[in-house]
Amino acid sequence: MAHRYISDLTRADVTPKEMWRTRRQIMAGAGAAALGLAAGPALAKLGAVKTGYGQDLEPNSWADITSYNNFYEFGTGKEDPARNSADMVTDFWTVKVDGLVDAPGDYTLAQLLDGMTIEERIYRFRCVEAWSMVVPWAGFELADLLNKVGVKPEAKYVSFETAVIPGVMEGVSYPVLDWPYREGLRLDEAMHPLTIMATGLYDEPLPNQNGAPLRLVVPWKYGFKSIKSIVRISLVEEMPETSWNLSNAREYGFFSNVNPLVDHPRWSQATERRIGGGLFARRQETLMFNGYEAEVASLYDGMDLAENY
Ligand SMILES: Nc1nc2c(c(=O)[nH]1)N[C@H]1C(S)=C(S)[C@@H](COP(=O)(O)O)O[C@H]1N2
Ligand SMILES: [Mo]
Repeated sequence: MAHRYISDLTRADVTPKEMWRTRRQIMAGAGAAALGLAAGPALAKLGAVKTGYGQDLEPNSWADITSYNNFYEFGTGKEDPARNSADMVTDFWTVKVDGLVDAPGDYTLAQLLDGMTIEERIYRFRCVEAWSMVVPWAGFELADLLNKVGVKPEAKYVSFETAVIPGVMEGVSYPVLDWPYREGLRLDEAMHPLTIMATGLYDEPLPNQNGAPLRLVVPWKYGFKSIKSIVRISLVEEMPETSWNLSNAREYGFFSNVNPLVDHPRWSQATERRIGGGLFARRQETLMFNGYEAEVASLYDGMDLAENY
């Protein structure tokens, strides 16, 4: 079974133990498939172009990244998304692009990906809950997609929505958040070269629990801005409503830039726990803009970052 990709497994196939396979085990399975030792489809490599991003960082394991998740549509526990998301079918995914664009429409994934360069981007990922990972994403720049559909001059923000699939996403039956999960960026943040739409990690298609088939990644912002399983992208004039801000505006601002100097009302943001570091690992210092200060600080020139949290 190890030759099959995790998101191809139906829930009936998946034992909790399989969800905890290490990447090395998965790769051993892939090797066996390549040698003809096992029947069935091989892993689907994306062939992401290598880049210089994050060459100095040590990525978390496949097991860490795919077993410790936040995806409230599938439950609020860290292990819920891996356990409960296998039935989400992403094969015939479409994304509605609307609002202030030249070419609005319902795009298939293939149409959206046409002409895009899939690159490997190894980024730090910092959750607002003060844990972090390093993830080798595969994806393309959101700017390329926005340029392809044509942004009208009046557009000032981009808003995103996640799929709502009752019966498959058990979490959407509960008013944990105001569904659909919604997020937004200012247009200059969306156009920044660090902002990507991820389609994979470790050069393999995104597992469902990580937001298949398409999710946003904004590495200098808290993880909740990186919205998963996107079905709608709208170009708008006004700052859009976002789910976490709607649920608690005092705790979750629109900008949510990683900032060790601005604490969450209920905990410090000065340090973080790196997942996979072991029980006794020392907490590490959180970096301004999650370590991307040189690239993004100028976006916020003249803004009070404590007020615009
Ligand atoms: N649709 C949706 N997107 C989401 C979330 C969610 O619950 N639903 N959780 C967010 C939070 S809080 C984090 S930290 C990241 C987690 O991404 P990961 O599971 O790939 O590490 O996804 C973000 N995107
Ligand atoms: Mo998060």
